[in-house]
Amino acid sequence: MSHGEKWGLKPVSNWGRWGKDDQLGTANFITPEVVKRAAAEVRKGVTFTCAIPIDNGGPVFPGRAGIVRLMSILNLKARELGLPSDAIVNDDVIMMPLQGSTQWDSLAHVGYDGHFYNGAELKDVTAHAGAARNSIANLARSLTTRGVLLDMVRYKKAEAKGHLDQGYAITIEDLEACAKAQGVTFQSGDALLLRTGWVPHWYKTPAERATYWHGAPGLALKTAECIYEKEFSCVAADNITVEVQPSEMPDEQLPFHQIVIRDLGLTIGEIFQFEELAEDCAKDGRYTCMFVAPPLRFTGAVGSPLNPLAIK
Ligand code: UVW
Repeated sequence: MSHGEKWGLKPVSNWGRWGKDDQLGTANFITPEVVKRAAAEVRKGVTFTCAIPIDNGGPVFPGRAGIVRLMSILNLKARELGLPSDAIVNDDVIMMPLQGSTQWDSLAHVGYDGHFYNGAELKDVTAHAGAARNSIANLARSLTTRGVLLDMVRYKKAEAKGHLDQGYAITIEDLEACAKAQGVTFQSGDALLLRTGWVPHWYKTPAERATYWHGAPGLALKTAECIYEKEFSCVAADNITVEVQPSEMPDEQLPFHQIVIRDLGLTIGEIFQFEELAEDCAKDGRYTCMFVAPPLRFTGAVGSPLNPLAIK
């Protein structure tokens, strides 16, 4: 029995849908037609980054190491090395969890019952090679599609506070009503971009950080059904785990991760930020964009930081 059935969800699975060897999952919904449609979203030529800065000021899930950036070459004068050049050179090295900033979770990030998406097994992820199946590198030329921003903060009239309530579970009804209010109809292959305001809350209210990790607004488990039916290619949110925290299941952490990553093959994005994009959408009343968000091509990695762009 799948965990979804155990937890009372409608049966949702994409295993085998794109063949038994598929490792792209719902990114398969991004067809050439979908990419062309996404390109047509570029009308004003304005660009927004949906990333937080990669430094030690951001919210990183407790237990994950911080980010260390060092100069490996510092103001080196090439001529002092005997090289025929007046160049002065700097290089740097960064050590960080791939899950430590704005990031995609690959289809090898979370599974259950000994399996990851499409039947990949525990033995497919090893200490020396990482993920031989379902690595994020498989998506290096994907995740460019139409983005649909659902500004739940504005829709829920939480603009003064800047974020949804801690622990608020966004329902299917919320998603549909927000889309309707914004005049958006979902299309197969869309990226769902969800504004909860929770990552900005970290930056805006340092005094409240002691309770920041006690919970977060995010998607209710049940929304996995809607994500499956609407054929979203990926879902990215400006919170830490996409799904609501604390977990809706008293004895199970990250239930939504288990269903959408393992059963649907959905790539999910965390620690995004949509503040400037949301402001622009509110101004011009258009909540769709071209969303350009390929991961880095890390061989075997189970996640990747990125600088996703929304272009309108
Ligand atoms: C875990 O916390 C396991 O994952 P994520 O970073 O995807 O929330």
